[in-house]
Amino acid sequence: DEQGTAVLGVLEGEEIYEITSLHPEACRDIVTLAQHAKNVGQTPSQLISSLNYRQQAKVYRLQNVELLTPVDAPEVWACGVTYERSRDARNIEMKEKPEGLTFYDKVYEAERPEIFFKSTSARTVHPHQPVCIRSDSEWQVPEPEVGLVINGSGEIIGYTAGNDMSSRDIEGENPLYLPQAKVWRNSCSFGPTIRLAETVDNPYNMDIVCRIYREEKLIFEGSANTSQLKRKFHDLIDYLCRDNKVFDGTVLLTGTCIVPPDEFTLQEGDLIEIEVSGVGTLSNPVALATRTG
Ligand code: DO4
Ligand code: MG
Repeated sequence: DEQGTAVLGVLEGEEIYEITSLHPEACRDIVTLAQHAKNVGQTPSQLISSLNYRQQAKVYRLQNVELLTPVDAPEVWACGVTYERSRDARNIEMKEKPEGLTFYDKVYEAERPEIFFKSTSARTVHPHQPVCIRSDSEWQVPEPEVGLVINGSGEIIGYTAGNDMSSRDIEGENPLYLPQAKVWRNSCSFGPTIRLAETVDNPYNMDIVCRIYREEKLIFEGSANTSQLKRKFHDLIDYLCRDNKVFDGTVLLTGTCIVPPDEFTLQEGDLIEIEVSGVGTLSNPVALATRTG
């Protein structure tokens, strides 16, 4: 808002209705809103409708506001090898291939999914802020993923668009390097919007599109659909929450199905766009981690 405070808004077309000031206690953030709705026996969208926001709320034009990450996620976790395309890409990037099945082949089929710690609030950048590439990797890509915004009980509040920035050569050298292939300064972004879970009829029919621009020219475009997921969102959450402390507003990225051609690597100045149908479009420029504080 004009005071520089982050507020919640409802996005409809090109307009945003600011709802925090209509009910500051319930609409401080999306997790509070979902909890408040539950306490009064409503869904979040019913609570929002009851605010009569179309008549009451201050309206902003989308082009005039800066959209932040839609929830201040204390932790971001991510799933791996949940799509066939990801399994195949991992097998290609492995430096030393064993005889027979790789651990990527095995985890794709296993009951237990691959889940790893991806980011903290301080390493996650807002939409339109630069995501970083690291200085000790020659092969880096964005990973466009559907993100689940969950509460501490593992309930899905909504869906968002996410980017699991990854270093393919560091992971390919040795899988024990996974944390370094996944976690560094500004290596994660998600948002700018959350689609409330109860408004999605079929979460296994979302299109995901990734576009990468270099000097304003489209140099890569790929698409996928959540129908290609090997697993169900609730099973992934179940494993994340098992014997774990999970915080309200955690984001769980659900894996990538879009991998640029093997000769592609991100460069400083590229622009990444990740669109999830019915959810929103996340856009971030690319910067060098060494030049970013
Ligand atoms: O095994 C590495 C991680 C794979 C991943 O991040 C993905 O499939 O999205
Ligand atoms: Mg990923």
